[in-house]
Amino acid sequence: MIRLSAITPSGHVQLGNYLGAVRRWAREGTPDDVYFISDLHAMTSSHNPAKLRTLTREQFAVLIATGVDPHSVCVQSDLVRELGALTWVLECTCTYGEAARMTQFKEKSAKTNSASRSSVRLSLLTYPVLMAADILLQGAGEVPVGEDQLQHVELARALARRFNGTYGEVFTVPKAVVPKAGARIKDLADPARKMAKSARDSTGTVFVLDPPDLVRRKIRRAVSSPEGIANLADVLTACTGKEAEDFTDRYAELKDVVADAVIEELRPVRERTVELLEDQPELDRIRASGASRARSRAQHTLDAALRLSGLT
Ligand code: AQP
Repeated sequence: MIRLSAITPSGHVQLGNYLGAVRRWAREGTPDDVYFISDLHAMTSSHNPAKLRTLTREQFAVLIATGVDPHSVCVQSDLVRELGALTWVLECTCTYGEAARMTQFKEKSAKTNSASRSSVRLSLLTYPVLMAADILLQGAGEVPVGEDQLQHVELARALARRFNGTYGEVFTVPKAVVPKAGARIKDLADPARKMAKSARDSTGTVFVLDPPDLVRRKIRRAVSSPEGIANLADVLTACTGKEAEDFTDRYAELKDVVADAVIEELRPVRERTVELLEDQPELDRIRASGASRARSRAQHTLDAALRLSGLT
């Protein structure tokens, strides 16, 4: 069973991405799985090309440094031709109504006035179809996602079934799986929000590549409300595997214990990432090999989909 997951280079990898996703891919992944940097998805809103390239490379290095099987890792745009072709076929399988119904599209495009709505990128409407192409091209059977992405996997299932029924059996119909409750890491400065790589104010976000003294400073400044303390306890458990003891009235001590745990957890990843980023040929070699594996796996499905839909 192929599992497929992705991380979007919309910012530097943060602790929540790491504990909730990347570390799991390293620990629980099999060589059949596909883990990719979704740089095409990062273009659905205003983006800076040089920054996108740098973040893609950095996230790729973080995945490898964390121990995700290099055979499983690839960069989405390394398959842009295959994905472009399949996305077109799937757009011709999808209705406008289905795409426009996506809650994420409605939320992200629903700005206060219609002028700003009409200036959102068309790709914001169509990217769930690209996501379906990501999934179907690799023949993924399971797609671990958060609740917010369930609707997109449902669309991929609907498109796979419709195509198979109309033109011939080509696609594996994927299943969404919501991973069993991993802690949702909250922003340290505003625990009402989840930690996010693109947060406007980064004081509440620990990035995997932050130097240890910065990690400590951010954790020491974490909000000491009940939610903030519960979040720190979750971080401690995720890093050490142990339940946090009762630190009532000893929050400064708790913060130091959490900072130590996070620094130790991230240290090897950070060091290995820095080494990899300094070794461009090695990084290029791993990336090319992951791309070639993903491409060859995609080829059969793509050829069949093109042929059955009356192309080539
Ligand atoms: N705070 C979090 N706690 C646990 N898991 C998290 N993930 C993200 N934030 C947390 C998981 O990280 C994986 C990759 O995320 P993504 O890049 O696909 O997009 P996202 O969920 O939108 O991540 P961010 O960091 O919040 O990015 P921005 O700021 O750009 O929106 C996913 O498996 C996600 O669940």
